[in-house]
Amino acid sequence: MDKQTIRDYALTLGVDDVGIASAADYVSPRSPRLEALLPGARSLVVLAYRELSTCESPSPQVAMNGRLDLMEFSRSANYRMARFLEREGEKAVTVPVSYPMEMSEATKGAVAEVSLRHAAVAAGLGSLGRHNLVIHPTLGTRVVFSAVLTSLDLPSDPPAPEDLCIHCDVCVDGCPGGALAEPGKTDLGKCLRNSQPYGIGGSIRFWSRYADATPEERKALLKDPEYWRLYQAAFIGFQYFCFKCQSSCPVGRTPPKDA
Ligand code: B12
Ligand code: SF4
Ligand code: SF4
Repeated sequence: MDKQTIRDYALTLGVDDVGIASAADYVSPRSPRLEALLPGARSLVVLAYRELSTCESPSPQVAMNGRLDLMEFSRSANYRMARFLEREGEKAVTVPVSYPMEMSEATKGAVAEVSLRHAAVAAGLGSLGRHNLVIHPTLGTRVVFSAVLTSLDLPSDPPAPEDLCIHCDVCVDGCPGGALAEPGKTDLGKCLRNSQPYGIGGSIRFWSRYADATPEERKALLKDPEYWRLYQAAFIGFQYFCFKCQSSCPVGRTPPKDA
């Protein structure tokens, strides 16, 4: 099967862009080897999805829901792409937008099986900006990726322009956690406290307090909205409370209709 057939099929799924990376061009030092995920892996089909204006909403519920919609849609697109490749006799495995991830001391729950930023850059879908995110030539930073890892042997797409970032530092100055102060590094703890306050860190903090509390204090803790937010996050799967570096980057913002 050739690249054009894959590209045409991907676009029928409603994704915004698609790129292909040869496994040889995917170099992510902290991630597992692709061969360890799929013996005989030869390429990655990377799918790109534009984030809706939900990521700009002052309501965290609206913003989060936009991401949940996108993730649900991406699951279906990924799965259908993998089935398409397997029907053609190839092996294919799906790479999700974020979770599940290995929860271990070694990864600290922050290293995915496949690094989608490295995959997207290798697939010609963009280049890294000052915010350590991939900027797509037309979608800008408001883009999220999923991928299908396959045994199909394909060459990488041509690289995107090397520097799409205009070095305005809007992302650095606007980060509420100060997580982008050091170029080339996102401070995991500082970002997490803002972007996932009801993730594992929040959960450990709450349950540690609970463990030390008296029976009366425990009753009060379970009536505290902090517990309700943790409860909601747990059954939704996770919750993102910050999209600032994505939504504030001026590159690729949808122009007003009359522009
Ligand atoms: C864990 C994780 C996080 C952790 C970061 C941990 C980390 N160091 O990577 C935390 C919780 C902080 C985080 C935050 C966010 N994340 Co996040 N995250 C992931 C996830 C699930 C795994 C990343 C991973 O494996 N990291 C481990 C290794 C690869 O990281 P690393 O080597 O330390 O990376 C460093 C350098 O190598 C360099 N780097 C990274 N990629 C590349 C690529 C090239 C070519 C080069 C040269 C360098 C380079 O930047 C990093 C500096 O800290 C990915 C999804 C995925 N499967 O990839 C999404 C992902 C990276 N997150 C994403 C997003 C959007 C966010 C947030 C905006 C939160 C939100 N609302 O969604 C913030 C943005 C923070 C920021 N500005 O950096 C998107 C980025 C999309 C894009 N356009 O680039 C991804 C790809 C999810 C997706 N499916 O699209 N995330
Ligand atoms: S998601 Fe928010 S806290 Fe994390 S780096 Fe981006 S702006 Fe900063
Ligand atoms: S906000 Fe400015 S500095 Fe940050 S990534 Fe976008 S263009 Fe680059």
